Parts: sequence; structure tokens; C-alpha cells
Amino acid sequence: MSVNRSKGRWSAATILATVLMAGCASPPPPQAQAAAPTENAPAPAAETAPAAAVNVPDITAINQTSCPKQAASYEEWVARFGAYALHQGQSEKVVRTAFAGVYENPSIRDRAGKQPEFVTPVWTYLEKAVSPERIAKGQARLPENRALLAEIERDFGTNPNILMGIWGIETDFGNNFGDVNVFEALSNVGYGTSRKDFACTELLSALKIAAGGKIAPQDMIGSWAGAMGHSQFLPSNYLTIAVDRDRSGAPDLWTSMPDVFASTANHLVRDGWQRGQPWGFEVKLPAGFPYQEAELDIEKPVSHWQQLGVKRVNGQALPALSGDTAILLLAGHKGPAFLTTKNFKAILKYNYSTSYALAVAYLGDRVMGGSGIQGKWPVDEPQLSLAEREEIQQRLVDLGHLSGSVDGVIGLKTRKAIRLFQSRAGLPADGFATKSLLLEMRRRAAG
Ligand SMILES: [Ca+2]
Repeated sequence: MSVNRSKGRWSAATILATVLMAGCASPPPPQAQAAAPTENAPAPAAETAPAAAVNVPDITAINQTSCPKQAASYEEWVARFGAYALHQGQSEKVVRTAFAGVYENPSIRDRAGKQPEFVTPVWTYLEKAVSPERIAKGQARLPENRALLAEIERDFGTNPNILMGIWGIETDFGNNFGDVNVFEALSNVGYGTSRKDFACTELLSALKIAAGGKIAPQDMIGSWAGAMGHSQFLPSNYLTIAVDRDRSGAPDLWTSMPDVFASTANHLVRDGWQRGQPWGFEVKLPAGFPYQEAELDIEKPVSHWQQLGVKRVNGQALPALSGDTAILLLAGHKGPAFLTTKNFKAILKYNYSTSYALAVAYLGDRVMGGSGIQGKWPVDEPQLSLAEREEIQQRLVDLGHLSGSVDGVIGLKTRKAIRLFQSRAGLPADGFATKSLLLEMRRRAAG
């Protein structure tokens, strides 16, 4: 991932170093100076301190006992967070070292912005996420990891499919886990977006990791959103879930595959992964299937679906599975259908997106030799613009089917409202927002 680093370079590092030093009786230790960025680095901070530095108060003079909500600049936010971290018991040395190389990164706050004009259709997303190239890439990485994956399955109950799937979707099998330092990523989220409490919590966790002394702050690299390493763990996840499988003294999610796979497995197990169960599989729904039951929060035993006539996509009877299952449709009644288990929900805890979870599931299966999705996606379905998605929601509100904000996000609540409209209109109640649905709504409102 490339980020725009043209603006504000140095400033936060300079200012934090300056304000922290102001409170020190002695000069900072050499390592704090060494931690400053070296790539295209200007002269040392003291010689190039921008005029803006004098406008920022001394961090030791800042009484910051909670996560900073107001700041006139990125530099001030970092200084205030630094004061807050000291208040929370972090050492000045750890704070100074951690923030020595950060700078303002406006592209981070742009990414966390408003709803997109168009939402990528699930089939387009899957085509890229589970491409033949990526499947081949995963298969190439299997031999070197096969024994380790077997050991993890023995100890955690997570099969190789799911671990390869998550590794491939999260970071393209380690080829891309982001290039942003976690302190830079999260301080920009804290300053530039509304997710300030999230940023403060995660930054304090990141400081705790650094304070452990086993992972250097500058090595804590990840996405613009603060997800770190091969498994894309947030710092708080690292502290509570990550596993030091290779017993080096700390979980290393950047270079140790035993630690990476064990940490991912631990995440899944904590969220209910059941040994020996599949995530689910593709199914064929019979004519007249009650589509309003195809939603992840409607959980039934397999026998319920058998009675309704649901079969595996190859026509075979559904296998016996313990626990409740749910039917998933991601593109309405014309698209593929899936029967999912609790394990699918464990994948969703990793990243709450059904498209993401399906991509993880299929990539893992394909890497391990399984076949792809058989059903046909409605690829000719026109995309809905933000205005059209909002219009559907507004019409549902006007009809009394939906309450709450009109935000263009077609989530569970909106789908349920669409199903209500569809049932009353005698349409298959699949909850899928389409252009034809919108046209039908307009037609009925006019008539
Ligand atoms: Ca380790």
C-alpha cells in the first residue's frame, strides 16, 4: 500500500521529541535520536525545528487525563496523546521512541471517510480475492508450512484451509501487510477521524507491546488502520490473543510463521471455531424456498433445511452437522446459496463482512484442492449509486418498514425491511437491493 507522505513530514516527531525533551533534566538517550526516520531524512530535529513547534505546549505541562478529543493540529494531538499515555503510566522513553518517526498522513483520514458512491459487487470482489494467481501463490507456500499447519490443527482444531484462507486474504500470503508504522497509522486515525477512543485504546496497547522490550516500535508495521503483520492483528488483539508459539519471548506476527498461524488459530477458537466442522458449503435451494429465512441470524438445525428440500450443490443430501446452521445469500435468490456453520461466524469475528468471510473460506478450500462456487452470480445486475441506496432506505422508512438513519449501507436491518416490502409485493423475499426493486418501489408509490 502506498500512502501520501508529502505533507507534515517530521513535524510530529520533531515536536514530540522537543516537548518531551523540555521536561527532561538530561538530553535524550542516543537511541531516541537514532529512532528518527533515516529515509530522505533532513538534518537533526533541533536544527530544522519548524516554526510550528513553538506553538505546541510542553507535553509535561499538558494535563491530559483522557483520550484527546480536540486538537488544532496533528502535532498537538500527538503531544496530547503522549501526555495521556504518561498519565496512563507509560514511560517517557517508550512514548518518545514510539513516536519518533511518525508524521501526519492525510490519506489515512481520507480512507476512513464517507460511504462509497458504488459498493463493489460480491462477485467482483471474489474474482480478485480468490483469483487463480492467488490460489497458485497459496499452493506454492503450502509445502514449507504443511507440517506446521498440521501441528496447529492438532493443538487448536483449526484446519489448514482456514489458516491459508485468512493468510491469503489478509496479506496475500505475507506479500502485503501494509507499510505503515502502527503508531503513525493510529495517531492519524486518532487525530483525523471520529474513531478517537478506538485509536487511543489501540495506541496504549501498542505502547504496552513496545514496553515489553521484545518488539521494537519501528518494526510494528501494518495497515493504515493499525492492523499489524501477517495476521493483521490490532495491538489490543496482539496483547490478548497472539501466541508465542516458537517461545522466543513474545509473539512475532511479522517474521515467525509459528506465531502467526497459532495466533490466527487462537483468534478463531476464541470466537467459537469447532474442530472437525466445515465453515459450510454451497447448497441448492428448492423452488418456493422461504427466502426470508436466508439470513445469518436465523439459525436452524440441518434437519430443518433438509425438510425444506435444501441439497448440496451437487444434488446430494445435506450431511449431518452438529449445531445450528444458517443459509447465506449474498446476491439474492438468483445467486449462489450457502449453508454456514458457527465456524463461518468465527471467520466473521476476524472481519465483519460476509464477502470477506466467503473469500477466506473459498480461498482456503481452493488452495487445498477444493472446487469453486458453482452457482451463477447475477453479474448483469446494475450497480446502485449511493443516492439510489439511500432512496431505497428512505422509501422503506416512509412505508414504516425501517427506522433509523438513511446512510446508504444495506445491512441486516435494511435487508429485513426489504424482505417485508418484497413479501407484501409478492416478490421473492431475498432482501437483495436492486435497481428493479427500486423501480418497483417507485411504481407502487406513484400508483
Ligand atoms: Ca515468538
